[in-house]
Amino acid sequence: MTDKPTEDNLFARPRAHLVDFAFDEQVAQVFPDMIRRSVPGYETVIAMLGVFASDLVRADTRVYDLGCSQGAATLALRRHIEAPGVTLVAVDNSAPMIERCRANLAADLSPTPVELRCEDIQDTVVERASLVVLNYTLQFVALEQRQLLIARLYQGLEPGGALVIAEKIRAAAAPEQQDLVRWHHGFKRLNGYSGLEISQKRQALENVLLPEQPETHEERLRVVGFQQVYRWFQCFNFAAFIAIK
Ligand code: GEK
Repeated sequence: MTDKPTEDNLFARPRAHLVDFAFDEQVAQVFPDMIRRSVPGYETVIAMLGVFASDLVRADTRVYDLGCSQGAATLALRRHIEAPGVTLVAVDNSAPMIERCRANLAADLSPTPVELRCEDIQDTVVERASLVVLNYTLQFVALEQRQLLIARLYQGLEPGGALVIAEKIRAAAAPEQQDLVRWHHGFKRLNGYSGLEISQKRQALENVLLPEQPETHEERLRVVGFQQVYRWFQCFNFAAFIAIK
């Protein structure tokens, strides 16, 4: 990922009919720029995945990056896995994302092999895992399917294995939620997005990206059986959790 990313101006002009956001060719083209300018803390979270990879990945296990997009998290994990005999599995159901991920992985020389799969993460069999990552992906899974998915990931983890989840969240209390959203929009404005871009993107994501309260995530992780659940990062309305089996 050495070339300057193509600038995201997908929502810069007024759109008569806003369709729901999709991870298509147009979005894939601008995605690295879009995610860095839209998600406060994204780069920090990516970098910290390297810490978890070197600390928690065990020999002869599997590591999963579910919703890998163009491989930013996959690469951070791969570059810091020290244990031998590990296979990384990177999954996304968007073909334009997977194409670019394949090219980014090919340009990286770290030794851990990566299996790249274009499939729905709901169909991914998870087994013998020491680390599973859902980096801003669970938010796109239907609310009623989340518990089953998290329970399945728990089952696929080895004892001591960990699930890392980064997500857009919403606060329980209305005043806090309003403040967090306003500051998030301030962050986007600082990064050069106009008011029109911010509001059109917001509408396009409304039915697609469904944020939950951090307490809902933490409770779900405990209910499926995780022993330790920590919120290790938050910046405005974006948070990251780790749950250890
Ligand atoms: C990163 N983790 O750069 N099955 C497979 N893939 C899915 C599904 C699904 N059911 N739903 C959504 N996706 C990345 C960033 S982006 C986050 C993740 C964002 C994929 C979708 O195609 C997209 O590539 C990714 O999840 C979400 O660290 O755009 O806010």
